[in-house]
Amino acid sequence: MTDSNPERPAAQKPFRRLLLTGAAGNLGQQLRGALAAWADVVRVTDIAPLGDVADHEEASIVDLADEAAVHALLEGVDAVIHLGGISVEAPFEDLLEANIRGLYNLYSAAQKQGVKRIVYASSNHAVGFHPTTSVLDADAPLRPDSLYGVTKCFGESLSRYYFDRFGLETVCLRIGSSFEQPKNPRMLVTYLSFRDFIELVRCSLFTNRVGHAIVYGVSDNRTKWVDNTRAAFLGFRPQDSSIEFEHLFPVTAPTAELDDPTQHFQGGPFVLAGPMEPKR
Ligand code: NAI
Ligand code: 15L
Repeated sequence: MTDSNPERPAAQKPFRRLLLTGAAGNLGQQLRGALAAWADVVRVTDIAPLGDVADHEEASIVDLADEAAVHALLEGVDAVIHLGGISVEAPFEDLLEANIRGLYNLYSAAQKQGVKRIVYASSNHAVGFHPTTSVLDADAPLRPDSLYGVTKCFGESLSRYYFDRFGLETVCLRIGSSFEQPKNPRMLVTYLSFRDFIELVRCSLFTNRVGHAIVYGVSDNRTKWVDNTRAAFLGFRPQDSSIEFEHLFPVTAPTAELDDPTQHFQGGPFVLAGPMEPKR
């Protein structure tokens, strides 16, 4: 989705202004460097401090639950990469503000401002209660493994509605585990390298006419629980693999752990993490 405005000089970057939410987080920090080549201006936002702000960046501290502030954030934006929100299981009240109300604010404002596309950080936890013996494609039924996963299902549904009703496009990234390296044996399967994450976002922004799409964010790992055939039109081809980290987690003989639900289901420890009590 590039800017085809004939009044813009050819030498300019593909986008005039991109909005990156969650810019202070783990993945936001990885993406900020890459975005410099994709847009004249990158509006970076988070509820947390944003660190050094580059010349091409506009920084704004905003709580996604603040409706007026989110509407102001969307002014003049061509497309959004939405990484902001609570990224793990949490008490319902907290998830409600950041991931439900925050997401509604974002879509409502994006539609009013005429934003063309949102790249939405969904999660493997939208489908984490599928067993590890299944291979899931984009049509797999939602089976959230936590209230956090339920909020990601809400995001996938809300974005579907905004596409069907208003034509606002979304690519939902069901990200696996995107960190410097896998932290446990499960993450050998769910690992998404930072380089592959950036490439997935690039494909999601630059492919024409994505409509409403679901794509799994995993590297080319040896074991696969997901299948991106239905999202092949995005052209995402992971370059990395968790194979280089397999030595960190030697295979052991089967044990009684086979009865452990955190081993049985794709969501791993998330399947037992909630619901969490509110903080008093
Ligand atoms: P993160 O937790 O490091 O970053 C999320 C950012 O959102 C934080 O900087 C936080 O301050 C901000 N945030 C939280 N509540 C907010 C609010 N109310 N208003 C504004 N900003 C708020 O998470 P990470 O790893 O960078 O993930 C980015 C996105 O990708 C998240 O939405 C997460 O759910 C999703 N994801 C990440 C995976 C991973 O392995 N890193 C896997 C699956 C999904
Ligand atoms: C997620 O959705 C989380 O945001 C991330 O912190 C990891 O826990 C990841 O899933 C995972 O499943 O490993």
